[in-house]
Amino acid sequence: PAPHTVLLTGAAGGLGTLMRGLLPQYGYELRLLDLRPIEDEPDAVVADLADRAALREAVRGVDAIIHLAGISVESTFEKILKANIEGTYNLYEAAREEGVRRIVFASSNHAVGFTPHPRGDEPLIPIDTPRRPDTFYGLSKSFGEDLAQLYWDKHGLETVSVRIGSCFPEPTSVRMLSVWMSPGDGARLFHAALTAEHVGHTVVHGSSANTRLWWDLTSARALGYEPQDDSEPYAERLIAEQGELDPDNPDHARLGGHFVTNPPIWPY
Ligand code: NAI
Ligand code: 15L
Repeated sequence: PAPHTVLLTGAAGGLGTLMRGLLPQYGYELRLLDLRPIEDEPDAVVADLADRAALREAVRGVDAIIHLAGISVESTFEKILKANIEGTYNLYEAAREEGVRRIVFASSNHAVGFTPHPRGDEPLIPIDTPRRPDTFYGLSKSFGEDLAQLYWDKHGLETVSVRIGSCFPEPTSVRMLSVWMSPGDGARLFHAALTAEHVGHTVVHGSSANTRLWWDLTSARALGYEPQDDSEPYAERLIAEQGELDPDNPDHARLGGHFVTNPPIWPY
């Protein structure tokens, strides 16, 4: 049966807020969890991914989990270790203990961020491209994907790892024209990841069908995902404001963009 009750971790964040708005139309009943309380959501679970007992209670009875919580940019190794590596392990353990069948894991383009992006008519980045994390943050996403594989092989807990490009209401940089995932397509992809049959551990790229796409969406489409959006209408304005990507600029040459050289830092 298709999942009905879904735990959304990281529900107070940018992507969590977008998905709280969009996923209920697919019929899901969302249970929310975040470190931070959410205005107008008194039933949301306020808990740290370090709190194993709270996680176990939060996952009890849900059909699936969308795991967005964690540090979403670069930080110290110690903070990334606690929130993203141990935190994701704690959530998988809670899911295993409570018999949850499937997790959709918010991986990131930064797990493979050092990969040069295609230029001209070079081939798209395939989904089995070697991991090349661009940060400790990207390294934690690489860990999450391996953790997901282990829990599938060893415990039969399924995961779709979504290497999300940039999911924001609009693309705000020339790079994002190539990796943008519209919020509507994000919801379509999460819905496909929750409902496709027999996913085992499947890794997919998460973006819209952008004209300037850098990566291959075949494994995402195989889940039933049909992207509806394209960043191209934003291209003319963004290129006029920022210029074309300069292949000799190290900030521009790789999939991870400026995370490779000068990543944004988590504020707390
Ligand atoms: P965000 O930083 O806005 O949200 C993350 C949320 O996780 C925050 O509300 C924060 O309070 C919560 N959180 C952090 N540490 C926690 C902990 N120890 N316990 C419980 N909650 C904790 O990030 P955003 O943009 O919403 O991203 C969500 C997820 O998707 C993240 O895992 C991020 O790495 C991933 N992602 C997002 C992309 C995007 O374009 N927005 C791109 C690639 C990956
Ligand atoms: C990510 O992984 C970050 O969580 C998000 O904040 C964006 O920076 C995104 O990647 C990106 O690459 O644009």
